[in-house]
Amino acid sequence: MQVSRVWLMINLVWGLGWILTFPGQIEAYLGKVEGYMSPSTEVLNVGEKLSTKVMLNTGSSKLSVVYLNLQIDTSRLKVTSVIVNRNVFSGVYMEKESGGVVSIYGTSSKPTGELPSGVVEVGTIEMEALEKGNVMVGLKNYEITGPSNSNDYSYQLAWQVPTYVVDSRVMVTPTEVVGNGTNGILKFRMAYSGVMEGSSCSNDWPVNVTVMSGGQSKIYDKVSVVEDGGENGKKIFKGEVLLDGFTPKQEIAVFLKGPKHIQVKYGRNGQSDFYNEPGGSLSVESNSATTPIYDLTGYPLMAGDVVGRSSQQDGVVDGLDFSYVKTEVNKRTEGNGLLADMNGNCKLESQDLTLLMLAMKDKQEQLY
Ligand SMILES: [Ca+2]
Ligand SMILES: [Ca+2]
Repeated sequence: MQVSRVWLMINLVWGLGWILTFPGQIEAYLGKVEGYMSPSTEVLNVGEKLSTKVMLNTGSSKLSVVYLNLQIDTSRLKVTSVIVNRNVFSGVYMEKESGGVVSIYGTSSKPTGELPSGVVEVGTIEMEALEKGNVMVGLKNYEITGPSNSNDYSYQLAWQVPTYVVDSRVMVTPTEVVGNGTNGILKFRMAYSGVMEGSSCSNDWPVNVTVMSGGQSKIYDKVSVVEDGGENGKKIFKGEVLLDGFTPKQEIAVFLKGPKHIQVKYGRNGQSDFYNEPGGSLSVESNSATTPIYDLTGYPLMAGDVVGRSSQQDGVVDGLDFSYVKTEVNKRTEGNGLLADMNGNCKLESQDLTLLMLAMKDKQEQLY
């Protein structure tokens, strides 16, 4: 009873806030921002915990209010905490999960020139895997506003739907996949940014492969890739995976993520740049001899994501990764299995830091 009264009060204040904030009817959206979660895909075992960040990329637009309601299937992924990033939003009015809806509501009261913009970390959602299945995090509703000369105005939000799979992790060790006559086989050739032929410390870098088509998705964790020659001195890898548990054969988008690399979306054969479209145009066949081999070598996976808040890869290349790699590189260590060795040549050197900085730059420039 007490709770519902408090809730009613919040709604009243909330409603009043709207009226004060929006004196006029908003007729059109005056800008566009992109929203996503990081990491945007992950495979979890039952009982495993996942820490995600809710991110906005506003380009040069300034943010003053962010209100988001995200829908999560909490029977599969239980939300254990929701925290608004107070470094960005001084006013925090909602950070909770209720009935499968995560609500985040924060405001910044800084002068217009100092309001947040660009890639903004809005908050952190901690989850725990309860039951097997795919969980997509949908956008229920939102209100995102920024300043203008007359009144505040609203942005339109393009939400990149993240997918998390609660499943047993699939370790795919054999590189020659045997078909089962039903499911498609995905074959691809790929490259890691900065990795040259003869770099022997890049031999054990499996990738996470996510396939999506229509409403279906599936993640294959730790798919081995093996050396498959070179091109212009660059080391090329090949990999293949039986798309067990995934029925679509066409209009597939493939996401690859390396052990120290940020995820890249591939939607077409021979792709040499960011795939700036929804969905994908790749197809697969169940016959290993005739299924296409996709050439993804023209857009190598960018290295740089080695640490996160919980000291693990967290889907973004940021200041945490930068300071870790910078410190390591200064030690000039040599050997196998060096986390900060971005080009896989068994040495820590300035080029490893350069590769990380390239990944940072590339990601900042992408709106998706
Ligand atoms: Ca990171
Ligand atoms: Ca190196």
